[in-house]
Amino acid sequence: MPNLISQIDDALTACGLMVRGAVALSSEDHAPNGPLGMPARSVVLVGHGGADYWPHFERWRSTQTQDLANPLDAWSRSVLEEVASLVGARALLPNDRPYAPFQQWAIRAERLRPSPIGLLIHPVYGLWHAFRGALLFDAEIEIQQAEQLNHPCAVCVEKPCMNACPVDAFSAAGFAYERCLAYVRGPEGQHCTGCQARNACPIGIEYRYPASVQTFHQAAFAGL
Ligand code: B12
Repeated sequence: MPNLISQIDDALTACGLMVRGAVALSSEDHAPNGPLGMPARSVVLVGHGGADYWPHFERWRSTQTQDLANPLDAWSRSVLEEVASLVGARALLPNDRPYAPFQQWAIRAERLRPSPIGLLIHPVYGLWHAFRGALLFDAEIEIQQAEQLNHPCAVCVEKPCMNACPVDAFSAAGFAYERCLAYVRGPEGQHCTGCQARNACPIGIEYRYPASVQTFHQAAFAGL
């Protein structure tokens, strides 16, 4: 692992996060700004496979006011900004507007590919991974090319993810998220304390988020 990347990864380990990968950005990327206010030339993706970050987040949350809005984003920002100041980067979150193309960056950085339900699948973590932020740099940094990964969905014949949603929100046409949201927010929605399509995937089961973590994300997604 190049030095700067391993320095970032070491700093993140203490919070249950890790470097997911990095990409060089060109003018064609119309990249968000780096610390000097010019389009960034490199981005390091930060996230997790599994839910190791959760106890760190919960510990931090217990020190905050109970009614803090978007607590996971607030925690992520505090972690990312601290690491950014160590290495001269600018922190950016997946929910920051305008939305940065985190999935496209991950496709390039980690060679991940989309699952039939749209989420990127990882050969080890399955669908149980996500991004908590990115570190943007003004300069090109040393990046090691990611290894070619197997795409688990290519050999998955039954595709259980496509048949698990109670309201058939997933199809070749994409994710009918309004239908999903209406159901999750409605009287029968208590069955969906986590996305049933995501839970139907046989890859990375040992990294599946615990029920309480899934409930938190589902509530945040549904605005409950
Ligand atoms: C808005 C949003 C949503 C909206 C989607 C609305 C819609 N119109 O579809 C809602 C609220 C419904 C949603 C739901 C969820 N989301 Co969401 N969402 C986002 C967010 C914040 C912005 C997406 C966006 O517009 N990006 C901007 C465009 C320019 O970026 P992009 O990389 O090009 O993204 C697009 C492409 O990747 C494209 N795409 C899809 N497949 C492919 C394939 C190829 C080859 C290419 C090139 C592109 C491509 O689709 C993306 C969206 O348009 C992203 C974070 C982010 N900044 O990207 C998370 C994100 C995509 N969501 C994520 C997650 C986990 C979820 C949920 C599971 C929520 C939950 N409960 O945890 C659900 C389930 C979604 C599902 N099954 O697909 C993760 C996905 C991680 C992963 N493994 O891929 C992200 C990256 C956030 C994160 N913190 O990691 N989400």
